[in-house]
Parts: sequence; structure tokens; C-alpha cells
Amino acid sequence: MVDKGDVKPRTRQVSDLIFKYMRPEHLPQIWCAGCGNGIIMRDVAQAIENLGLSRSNTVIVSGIGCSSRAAGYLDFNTIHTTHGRAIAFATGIKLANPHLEVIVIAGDGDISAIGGNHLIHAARRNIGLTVVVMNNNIYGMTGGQYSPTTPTGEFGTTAPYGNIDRAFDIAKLAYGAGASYAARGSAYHVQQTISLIQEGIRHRGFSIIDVASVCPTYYGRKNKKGSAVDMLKWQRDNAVQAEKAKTMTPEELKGKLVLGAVSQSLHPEFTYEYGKLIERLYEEKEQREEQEKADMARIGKVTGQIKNSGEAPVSSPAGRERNELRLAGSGGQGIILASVILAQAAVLAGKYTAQSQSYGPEARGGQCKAETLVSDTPIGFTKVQNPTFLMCLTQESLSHYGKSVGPDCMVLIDSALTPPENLRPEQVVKLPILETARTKVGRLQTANIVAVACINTLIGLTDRSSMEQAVLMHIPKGTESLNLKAFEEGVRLASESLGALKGDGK
Ligand SMILES: Cc1ncc(C[n+]2csc(CCOP(=O)(O)OP(=O)(O)O)c2C)c(N)n1
Repeated sequence: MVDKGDVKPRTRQVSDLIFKYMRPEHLPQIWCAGCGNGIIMRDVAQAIENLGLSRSNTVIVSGIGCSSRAAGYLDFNTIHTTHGRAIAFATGIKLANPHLEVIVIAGDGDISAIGGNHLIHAARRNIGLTVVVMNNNIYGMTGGQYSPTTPTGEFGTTAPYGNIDRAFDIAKLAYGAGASYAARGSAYHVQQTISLIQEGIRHRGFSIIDVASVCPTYYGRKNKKGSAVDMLKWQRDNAVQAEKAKTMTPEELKGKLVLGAVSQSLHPEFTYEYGKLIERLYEEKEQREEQEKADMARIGKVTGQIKNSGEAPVSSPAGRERNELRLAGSGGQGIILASVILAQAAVLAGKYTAQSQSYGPEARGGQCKAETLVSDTPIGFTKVQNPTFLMCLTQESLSHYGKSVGPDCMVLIDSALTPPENLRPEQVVKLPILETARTKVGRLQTANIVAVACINTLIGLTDRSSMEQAVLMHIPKGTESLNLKAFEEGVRLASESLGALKGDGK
């Protein structure tokens, strides 16, 4: 907005209203002599004046076309956007600040041809915009091409033999799409159009006021409609008020200009609903954070108890910089959960990790495979290519995956299994994982947690506390003691085996 303190009206004909709301530096304007757009722009200004809207709270948005120049001439917060996209820009503005009065001024081509999709979806959402269409039935700015509102049989630069399309009724189109207020005015019917625009602005929801303009230069000339005054007189003589139109037959209404408004309340206004959604999500986020805090406190308490249980800490062998772990077994053994827990522990320990698993037939009681990558440096390709560690809890999975591992891959298997011949005895670690879960912990289902502890103890993937926390984050509530016991047994099992490997136990 500019300070017009030192600019004075040049003639007494320049109304106070126009002077108050226009940007004089944009004069002279480009609309042709007799164009109806100036009248409609004044209607908008008058409606704003009558409603006493604050300038700083009012935004005018336009696309491209003769009509769209209004956003340049009117002195509010204005934005002259791209052809057809005024509603999209206006939607962004309204969502960013729902308290603003956002008024779109558009041409018929702008709003119902290139911008037609924006129109119907804004109407469907019932977003609180007010759209004023300067409907001159033609593309004015680009030289008189026919538009979606050019009546059938009429002429345009691109309809030299007469338009064979049927015209859109923009107000009905928007209403049908869900607009909660749709009206039609005309350049001739100034007072009524001002009232309709006022109602549209006051209306809470998507409102559209389709105002018949006059374009003597293109539409008028190509269709022999006479002068601008003749075209305005046509509006006067052919207008029918909506109430009266209800009593007339379609035949009688042919070629008439029906004026008035309809409104409906199908849905709540969009930004209001959006605000409610945001509020709800914030509340849920707060509740989630509270819950997480409580969970972490609970986990801390449980792990604290374990750490203070007097057990000697297990010394882990020096870990590799990058571990590619493949875990396999049968569906129901908790292989995927074990893999997830290993990845979770890596996250807690501040390492890079990637986790994936196989579904398909393997998930239905057959073979099951999951992979966890853990690295001190960024991972890049996230699939396991050369496993550094393989764990198998069934003979089938061992036969399948054991065949393809390299000589440096450590292979952890349940004691009941027989390793394939390609594996060197030194690379295979056999531990009674299932038996330990069944007899020492008392629940076979905890075998995956026994296995997690074994893996971490054998290869030193992360520190013990991260691993325990990860276990507690992923098991069902109420099973903490059971699973920590399983973890403990796994640590013991693997430590004994490490001791045996080093010769300590002998
Ligand atoms: C993406 C894009 N396509 C085409 C154009 C060219 N163009 C500018 S204005 C216009 C038509 C304007 O007609 P209408 O929306 O009915 O407004 P009027 O000029 O009649 O007020 C067109 C096609 C453009 N500027 N941008």
C-alpha cells in the first residue's frame, strides 16, 4: 500500500471511493472504453467500504487476464498471480492466516478453463474465500478467443464459425461442487451486485459471485452486440430475478440473465476444520510425549535395577565398523522383532542402521529372514550384500542361507542344528538358544531375546544398556522381567562360549 497523502483527485468526477481504494500510480488503467470491469471493481470496493473491512486485513488475489488487473489497481494487500491459479494462491493465504478476508477477482477463462480444477476443489472444501468473476464471456486480454462461458452459437477468434460448445453456468458449477454461497450479478445491476458481494464476503465458507461484465471490444464486436451502452441495456432488459425465475419454464428462461443468490450449508468451513485438526494433533502429540516420558522412566527404572543387580559386566569383543547381520528361522520365532531390536539399539547407541525383512510366503509359517545393518559411518546401500553375521534357528534356513555366506562370516546356530559342509568349523558358533529359552527362562517365545543377547555379546554391536533399552521398547507391557531374564541368559550363554573359545572355561 502506498501513502497517498499528497495525491489529490484531478476532477470532481473521480469519486472519493475510487480515490480511497485505488493506486493512482497505476493509472491510466488498461481496460477499454466501455469495459464492464471497472464497474465491477467499484462494486467490490463499495462492498468492502460498506462492511467496514480493515485494509490490512483484506487481501485481493487475481490470476491473469483483463479482469486480473484489478489486483493491481486496488490498494489492499494484493497479489497478481499466474493464469488460473488465483484460487490456489488464495487458499495458501487463507490457510496461513484464516482471519484474513481473501477476495479473488478472476476472469471467466481464468476461473473456469485453466483454473477450473482449482475452482471445483475450493468449492468442494468450502474454504472461506470470496470469488468475484468478471464474466465477459470471452478471453479479453488475448484477443477474443471463446471461453467456457461463451454461449453456444456465438463467435470468438477461435470460434469463427460459431461456438459449438455448451457454456458453463459458473455459479451453478461451483454450487454443484459444494460452494456454500453462489450468486449472479451484472455490471448493470450495481446495487444488487454490491449486496451480493457483501453477502459473499460475510458468508462463512466458499462464496462465488459471477458478475456479467461487458466486453464491447471483443465479445460485443464479434457478436454484433452494439455499443457498451447497448450491452448494458441488454442486461437491464433480460435480467430475471431468481425468485421470479422459479416460476418460469426453461423455454422462457432461454437467453435470460438470472440474478440472485443461493446458499447451502453442506459442510463446515475448511480452515475452521483444519484448525480443529491441528489442535487435535497437538493434543495427541502432547499426550504421546507424556506417555513416552513415562515409558522412558519405566524403562530406566527396570534397566537400573538390572544394572544394580551385581552381575559382572560382560566384556564384548571389539566390534566391526560395519556389521551386516542376517537372521533367519521360521515364522513365529520372533526373528523380525530380534532384527528390529538390534537396529533400535544401534539408534540408541548413536550408530547408523538400516533394517529390512522378507514377507510373502516366508511370513506364513515358512522361512523368515530379516536383516540389520549397523555402521559407524553412513550406510549408503541399505541391503545386506555380504553378511558378516548369520544367525539361523531352523535347519531349513541354515541350509538355505548357510550356503551363500563367505568364510569370514560368523554363523550362530541353535545347538540342535547341523551346519552345511561349506562352513568352516571355526566360523560356526553353536548355542542352545531354544533350549535356554524353554528351560532356563521358562518360555520358548523368548528365544529371540536370548538370541539378541547372544549376538550382542558375541560381536559387540552396541553397549549392553542400549540393547536392554531396545528390548524393553519393543516387548509387550508386563513382560519386562521375563524378557530381561531371557536377555540375561543369552548374555551368560554367549559369555561362556566366548570364555570357552578363549580357553577360560577349560
Ligand atoms: C499459463 C498461461 N496460459 C495462457 C496465458 C495467456 N492468457 C493470458 S490472459 C488469458 C485469457 C484471459 O481470459 P479471461 O480469464 O476470460 O480474462 P479476461 O481477459 O477476459 O478478463 C490467456 C489465455 C497465460 N498468461 N498463461
